[in-house]
Amino acid sequence: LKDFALRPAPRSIMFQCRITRDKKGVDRGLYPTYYLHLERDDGKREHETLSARLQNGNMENISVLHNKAPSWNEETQSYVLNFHGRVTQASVKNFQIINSDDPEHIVMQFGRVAEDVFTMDFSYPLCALQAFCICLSSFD
Ligand code: I3P
Repeated sequence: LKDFALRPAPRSIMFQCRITRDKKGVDRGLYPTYYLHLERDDGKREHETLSARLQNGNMENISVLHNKAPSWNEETQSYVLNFHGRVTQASVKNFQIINSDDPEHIVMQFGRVAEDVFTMDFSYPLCALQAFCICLSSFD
């Protein structure tokens, strides 16, 4: 709520609000109290679902993230990803996530370092919960 009150409105959104006045207010009615209410968003456009927005190409404020494709390594005769030491064991679970706008920039990565230990590195625009959920989807 504090975030909503203090953050600039996103570029594409008009928030519809209502201010109500309670004349009884404080100090035995000397000063009215004013309340700010966010109106229920029954509008047409914020209700477009994510998948509808993808379909309609309405990609404003949406980041599309992908698995980085591994490259073929002649030496090991296998597909590899470079985790720069953060992942130390081969696993079907290991992955790196990129944004197609900048395929060399790793947005997040996950992989095995021991039987029951995995590293998870994440950055903008992901939050820890999203990154954790994505990692969980890589387990059987
Ligand atoms: C799993 C499969 C995975 C392996 C996983 C196995 O067996 O071999 O490749 O993960 O190990 O359980 P199954 O195909 O029978 O489901 P790694 O690639 O990470 O070794 P785990 O149980 O230790 O996660």
